[in-house]
Amino acid sequence: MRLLQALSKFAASKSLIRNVRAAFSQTPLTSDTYKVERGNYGEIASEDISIFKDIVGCSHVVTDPSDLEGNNIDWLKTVRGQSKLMVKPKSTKEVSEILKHCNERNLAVCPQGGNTGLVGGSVPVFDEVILSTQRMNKIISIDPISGVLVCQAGCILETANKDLAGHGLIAPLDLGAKGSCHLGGNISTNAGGLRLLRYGSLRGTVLGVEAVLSDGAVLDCLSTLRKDNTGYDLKQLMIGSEGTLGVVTALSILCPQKPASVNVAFLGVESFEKVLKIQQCARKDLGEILSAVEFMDSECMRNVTHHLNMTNPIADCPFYILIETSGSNASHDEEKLGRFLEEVMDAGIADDGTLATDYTKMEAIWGLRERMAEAMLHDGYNFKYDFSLPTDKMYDLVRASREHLKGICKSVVGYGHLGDGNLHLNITCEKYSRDIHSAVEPFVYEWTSRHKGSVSAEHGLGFKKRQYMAYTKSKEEIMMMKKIKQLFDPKGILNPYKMLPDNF
Ligand code: FAD
Ligand code: 2HG
Ligand code: ZN
Repeated sequence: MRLLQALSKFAASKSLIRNVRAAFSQTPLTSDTYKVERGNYGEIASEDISIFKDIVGCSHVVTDPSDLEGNNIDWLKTVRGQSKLMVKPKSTKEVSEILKHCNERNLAVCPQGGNTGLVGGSVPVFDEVILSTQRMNKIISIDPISGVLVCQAGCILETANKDLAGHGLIAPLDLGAKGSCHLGGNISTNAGGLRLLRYGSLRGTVLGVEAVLSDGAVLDCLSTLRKDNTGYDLKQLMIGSEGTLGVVTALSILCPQKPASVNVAFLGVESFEKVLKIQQCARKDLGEILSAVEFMDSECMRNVTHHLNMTNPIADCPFYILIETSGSNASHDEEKLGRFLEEVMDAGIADDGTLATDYTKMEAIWGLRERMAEAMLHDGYNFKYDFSLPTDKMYDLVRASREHLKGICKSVVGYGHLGDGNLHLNITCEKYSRDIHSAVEPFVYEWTSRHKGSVSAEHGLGFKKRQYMAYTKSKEEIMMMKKIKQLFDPKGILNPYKMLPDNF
């Protein structure tokens, strides 16, 4: 049995390597696809490699090009860098020594966590040194009384969540990439995800951050206090700064109690107006136990069932809503959700629906939503957007894009975190082309800006979206951000070509 398991693990890892290789050779270099010029940075020399080996140990400096393939290409297989070197530190001290050396030698650095980012921020553009946090995966402490988790930046979200469960706690965030993304990456992107409706943004739950600055100085803001009003809140600058201001090395985060009862309802409706109506009823009827409100359209359902061979548990409908409740009293919560379901069906707002109270059924329903990004990846080249919009306008953008791109694209789908006003617009085509790209952009950004939305609700700007920041932020805001960048990283070595737009 053990041998069989080992053999199948070996086969799976071989097929993973083959897939990465195939994607790698098919993805053009970022510098060929996009107009971007290498900054005036130093080039890695053999003395640099020796110094990095002295800092982290020989086996934690990677220079073999084939071992670097997966770290040079993003999850979406849309951008590809040319790094020749990855360093894998284990401690804050090692990160500090690496950055000190890079700063002295003017070597550009790309911090990398789980490499699940969706905007091209996590991979180098040219030959930046990849600084991976994969070995920085230590849980420092879990306090079951205060609910505070303190850990290194490279802890994988799902693994940390399992440790937290042992103390009756859960992480305040959850996302489809949980099996690979790092908590440090989550903080650096200010990830939103599926629990934000209930537990709020990381700007509220993260209590402390330790980060190493570009010159190697350690900025220790690793407080575990819930309240601290002394001066500027520097950790907030690290949250969502996408590796451009410092390398997050450790964090403390407030974790809620694991709810005693979780239930899920999955509903089908005929129009987006009814989707909104259901959301309103859910807020009113489910009140304090409501923990997630997600939606997807029929195009999404078609893609996820077709590409991932999954099953729609209810009748085919134009829209679907997933409602989750989390509470402390199973019979009370089930009864409340059951009554809500009955009401929306009787009132003719929902056309079909199902209730899941057992783990297996809930997982199957959540799987339809959580694996949407993966399903769309099977559909072709993905243009991905995560807009923040007034909720009543959210779906108008999907309709407008379909109209605008008629005959040009394969799928135009809308789904996302309805309860947060966060639309994931995904547009697919067989193969990337500049013509399709310019049909899609700036159309979608202009539309969003006209309707007072944000061009990124949760994924950030990374490499691919940085030139569009001005659709959401004023010139004064962007200028101030550039001054902050200059202060933290005068030589601009930290994640160059990312987040901040060029022309300001
Ligand atoms: P990476 O992808 O490695 O890096 C992301 C950015 O952070 C890069 O700019 C990188 O340079 C920087 N960075 C990483 N680690 C550090 C560090 N220690 N210090 C400084 N900078 C660092 N995002 C959401 O917000 N909500 C979702 O629901 C969601 N769902 C997803 C589902 C799937 C299937 C996938 C593939 C992605 C999803 N994402 C989502 C996007 C992504 O998972 C998140 O942005 C996540 O927070 C990235 O974490 P990571 O460790 O993979 O970071
Ligand atoms: C999600 O909510 C993620 O599933 C990914 O943010 C969204 O792939 C996307 O467009
Ligand atoms: Zn999302």
